[in-house]
Amino acid sequence: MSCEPLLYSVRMRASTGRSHLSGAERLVPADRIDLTMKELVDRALSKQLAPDQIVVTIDALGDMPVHSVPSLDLISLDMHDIAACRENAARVLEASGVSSSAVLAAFRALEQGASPDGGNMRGAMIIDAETGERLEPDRSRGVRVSRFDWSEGASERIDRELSALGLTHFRTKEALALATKVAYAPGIVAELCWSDEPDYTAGYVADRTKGYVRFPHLKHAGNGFGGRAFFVTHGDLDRNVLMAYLQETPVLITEIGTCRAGDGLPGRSG
Ligand code: PML
Repeated sequence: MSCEPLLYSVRMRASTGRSHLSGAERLVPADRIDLTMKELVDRALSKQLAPDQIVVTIDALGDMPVHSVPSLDLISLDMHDIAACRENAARVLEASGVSSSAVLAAFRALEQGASPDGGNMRGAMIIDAETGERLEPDRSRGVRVSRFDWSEGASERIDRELSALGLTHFRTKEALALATKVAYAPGIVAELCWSDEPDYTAGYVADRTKGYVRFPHLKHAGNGFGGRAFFVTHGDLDRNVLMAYLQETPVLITEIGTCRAGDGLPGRSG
């Protein structure tokens, strides 16, 4: 019999009209549900635009096995110009096995609004790493990654490591957790993300070997376009297995990877 506490998935989604405003994910034991709900609702209410609707969903994971993984190593690059950040992000993606045309397709979609209505998608795009073809079943919704979190110990340790690098925004910690779950997904080659929050210009490229490579400026301040692209293997992808993993498999980060600053790409000096 396991003596691990039962975990609950707590999800918050806030929207106004038909537009998604914010969302967050947690995996917590029963005695932290109350506090977690409050944190997430406060988060939804802290946006500039007041939400029309805040939905909090709580599901017991029951006897679903929880996968324990270490977080990706993180390198925070000191690059001040968007062109340099984009060029280097493309280089990291190509070194991970994404074709230059697939990189270009993802950049274009993220900068123009990847949804068919010209807005941001609620979830991520799935893109064939070789051809650049979009593979997500619903192009407005995309795929939402759910059921992932830091264990209590790992959460405290990563807070210290990220603070030491000046990375104190909740977005960095949450994006690192999400990118870690994604990097362990069956069929994933790499991920590209930049925020759709107008004044948050940072983004990253991630894969399991290079880790989370953070760029401070992947777009101009004031630009509200952004999102995520998951690049997947060409030809042999089982999309249902991938989607089930991303949306349903619980992943808890129990160990943390290394975190450092650099002025060059991983594998080069810096
Ligand atoms: C988001 O808005 O959730 C995406 C955040 C991407 C960059 C996070 C970071 O490293 O600061």
